[in-house]
Amino acid sequence: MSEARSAINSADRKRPRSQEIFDRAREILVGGVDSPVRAFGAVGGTPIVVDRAAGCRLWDADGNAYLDYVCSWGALILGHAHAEIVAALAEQAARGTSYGMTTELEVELATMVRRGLPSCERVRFVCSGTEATMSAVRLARAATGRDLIVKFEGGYHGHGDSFLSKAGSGLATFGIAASPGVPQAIAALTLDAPYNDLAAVERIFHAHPDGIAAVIVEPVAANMGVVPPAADFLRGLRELTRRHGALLIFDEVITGFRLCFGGAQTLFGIEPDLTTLGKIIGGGLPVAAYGGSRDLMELVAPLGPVYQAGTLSGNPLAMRAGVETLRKLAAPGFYDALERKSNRLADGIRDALAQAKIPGRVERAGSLLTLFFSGDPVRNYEDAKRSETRRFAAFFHQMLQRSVFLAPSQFEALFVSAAHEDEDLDRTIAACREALAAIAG
Ligand code: KE4
Repeated sequence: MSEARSAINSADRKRPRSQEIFDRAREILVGGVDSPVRAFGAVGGTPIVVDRAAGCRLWDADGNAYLDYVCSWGALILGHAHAEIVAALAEQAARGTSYGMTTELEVELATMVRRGLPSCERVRFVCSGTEATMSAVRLARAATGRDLIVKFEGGYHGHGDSFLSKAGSGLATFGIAASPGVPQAIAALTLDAPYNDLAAVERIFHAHPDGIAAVIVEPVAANMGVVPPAADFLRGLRELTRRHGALLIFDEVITGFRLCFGGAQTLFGIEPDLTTLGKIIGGGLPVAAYGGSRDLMELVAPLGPVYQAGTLSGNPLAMRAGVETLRKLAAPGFYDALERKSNRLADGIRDALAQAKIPGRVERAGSLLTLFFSGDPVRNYEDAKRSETRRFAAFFHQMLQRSVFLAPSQFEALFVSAAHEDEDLDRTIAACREALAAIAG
């Protein structure tokens, strides 16, 4: 029996209530989940059913505790159920959760966003990263009068029709090249280039002079696993888009306020025309945003003709979670502490790989990291796909068996939060050593 199968069987035996709940979930939720990557499709076994979370831990329906490195896919940089955030939300909820009209909290959160990302002179809050990227692309098409969009293979920008060609995250996990239901006429408006390949982007611009509305990029790729930008890649995209009259959209749904108080644009010193944000700015509640220069953003209704709207956009409960979260991220030393912890974990995993003599590498950008089971450099999606995903599945279950919950896909990131203490990181490294030893050979 394979290591993965034996680990799955022994783990499932420990989670009878998760199994029972998931069996019922499958009877009413498609695949038992509300987002495909949660179904454990790439790693096998029955997904854990979470009962509660606090700090860097999750507890499943059977009372088993796990060190959590998914952190709601990056949203919970402070960790789960932070006492002050919970208290603020209780107080806010008592004042009503959504009014459908402007509140001062939206002004406060937008001001904090602009402080971190000065390129966002104007901000529009929405409820999901998909809404943010769809709206940013619509705005770019309106602003330029052009239709074509360039994205990168393995990049993921949510499930909007324009983004589902050769995408990362859940599509990569399930090996879906694109998605049925997206009309060919729409899919044809999106052109894909390999990540980190400036020459390929240049060829696309030359093939479509004056046709490209925007290039949308994850400034640090995290949906093919974590792949940092090559030197001058982002600067090259900035120059190319300027030269050809196209907009540059930084999709910072993951990197925004993850790598520093601001975005990758702050770290790399590249100013995009539009930015999309999500996850962290909602502190675990549904908040996302898009922003850019005043001239660009004032093309959006009600000031301009580009329509976009949302019932729960900017609702005060979610805004309060975002405000309280960003207040804590602004504290001196917050990111230095996170960097130290992330470096400790990455070095520990690298040592464990070397000790197990297993081909693998850890790619890291701040508190975002991925362990690729590949002996070769990972610079783009083709490289990432050469990783040994079966070995990843076995590793995933060995870690789960040792109470460490990683994203159930080679093509996702591991997120370190402020709630992970050194002892948690060292426990994770020890579990990693044992798990790698169990799958070696
Ligand atoms: P949402 O619509 O899921 O809020 O955001 C879409 C999105 C946009 N841009 C980037 C860079 C993203 O990473 C995402 C969503 N990330 C995935 C995890 N890689 C969400 C997890 C899931 O699909 O369940």
